[in-house]
Amino acid sequence: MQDAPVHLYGATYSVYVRICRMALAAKGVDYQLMPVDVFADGGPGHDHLERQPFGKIPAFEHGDFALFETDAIVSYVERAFDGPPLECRNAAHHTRMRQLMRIVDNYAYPALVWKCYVPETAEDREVAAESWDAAAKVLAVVACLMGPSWMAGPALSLADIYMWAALAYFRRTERGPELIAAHAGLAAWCDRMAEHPVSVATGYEVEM
Ligand SMILES: N[C@@H](CCC(=O)N[C@@H](CS)C(=O)NCC(=O)O)C(=O)O
Repeated sequence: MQDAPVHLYGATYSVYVRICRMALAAKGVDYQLMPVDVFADGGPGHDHLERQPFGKIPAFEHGDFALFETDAIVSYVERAFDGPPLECRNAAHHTRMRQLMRIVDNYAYPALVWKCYVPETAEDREVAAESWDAAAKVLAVVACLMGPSWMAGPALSLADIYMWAALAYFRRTERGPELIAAHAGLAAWCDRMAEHPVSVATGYEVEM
């Protein structure tokens, strides 16, 4: 089954597709990215709704096994393929990792990407002062919870992958560098993540 073809459906601009791409790259899995643009006029198309009934990206297939929801996809990638473990084993590290992943879903992705990065890159839209405040709060919480080198545990884990997919956009906003620099550990982690081969191999177009 390891050798069955792997297909990831989505677009390279997507934070959640990036998370899956980083997990696949970290494991050294060969896969084909099948382009789906959820923001295209008319939506992602009927065939994509059969893969992801809620119309989001990514969706994933390994042979005839199909999945959607990023958390399920990366959990499958961790278990189905060889390569370095992406989930911490130790109970405290593992649960910290899961906590940080959910912080990305529920707070970091909406605040850093949708409230700051997206309005700043869209014409005629300004970032509201309270959006920068919300982003600063997310960064402070993450800086407080993260470990000394990695987000959770002794090596790169899914927590780093989730966090980087959101922060790689935020650090390109006007106030992003200054707000990140307020937290020395987080700033150093960002510098390391920016150079990490898994980040470099999966960069957003704006990072090229
Ligand atoms: N819960 C989904 C979230 C995926 C998600 O929000 N994807 C975004 C792109 S990064 C999307 O498809 N947005 C389109 C929309 O909300 O209409 C997952 O974990 O896979």
